Order: sequence, then structure tokens, then C-alpha cells
Amino acid sequence: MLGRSVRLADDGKPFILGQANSAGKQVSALVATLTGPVLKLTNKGAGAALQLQVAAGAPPIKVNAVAGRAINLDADKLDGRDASQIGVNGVELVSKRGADNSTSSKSVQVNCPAGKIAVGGGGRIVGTVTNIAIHESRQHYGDPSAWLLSAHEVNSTADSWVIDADAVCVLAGTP
Ligand SMILES: [Ca+2]
Repeated sequence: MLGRSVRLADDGKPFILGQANSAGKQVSALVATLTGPVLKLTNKGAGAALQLQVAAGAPPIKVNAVAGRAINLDADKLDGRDASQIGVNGVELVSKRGADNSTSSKSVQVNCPAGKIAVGGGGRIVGTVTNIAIHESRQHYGDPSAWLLSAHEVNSTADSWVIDADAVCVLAGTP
């Protein structure tokens, strides 16, 4: 692909393979109109095909604003975060049924699996529902991994009823 040498733009000196080359004043540019890559580096050994070294904090690569997707790019992290820490992952509905009796009022706390938080929830009353009202359905104030559902008898009844509570649990990114 590369010939024996590519001329550097700023001083006209050749690019010599196998030696250290230095471009002092301005960027050396390769411009072409091709359907394939302009530059192709193939390393048949165990090492990388390209190494970019920059000063601390400087961007190692820059692309133009309308650039498309980098095909087959396998990036492990974005903005220092693992994929499991970005957006919403691992959505899971966790349910818990409370005591089946006539006690009023009563609550059920649904706990998400370790590492997950409850981003939503709700539930239903099972049994004699006529006189039962849900008065609380919320994330636990002191524990974001739990959802609370509470209900009471609007008119006292001897009938049994049970809270069937659900929590929508997800792996959430680190704030
Ligand atoms: Ca009762």
C-alpha cells in the first residue's frame, strides 16, 4: 500500500520505513479519492497495527463531525464507564406477596437483587378488594433497591386480603 516512502508535506523529506521520522512544522496529509482505505497497516505479529501517543489528556484520535460508525470497533468503556454502567440494563420484574389475612393496614417491601435499584413498581390486592385502598406505592426512601406497597381497609372488614407487590429492578449507571 505504502510505497517505499511518502513525502512529508512540510519539508519535502521522505518518510523512511524502519527509521524514526519527524514532521516538524505542519501536518503531513495523505489525500485520496478511493473506495477503499487510504492507509492500511497490517501487523502479522502479536502487536498492534497502530500506536498513538499523545500528551496527558490530549485526544488520541480525532474524526470529522459527519464521520460514520467505526466498523467492528470494540470499545470496552465509554467515558470511563463499563457498558453495564451506562443507561438501563438488566430489567427485571420482582414480585412479592404479603400476608393473606384481614389485618389493616399492611405493607409489602419488594427487594431488588443485589446491585439493582427499583425504578418503578406497583401491585394489586388479591382477595376481597371492595373495601381496600392502596395508599402507598413508592421507592423506599432510605433504600433505592426496594419498593414499598401499602394498603388499608377503607371500611373495616373481616374478609382476608393480600398485597401482591411488584418492583421493576434495573442495573443503573453510577451517577
Ligand atoms: Ca380487617
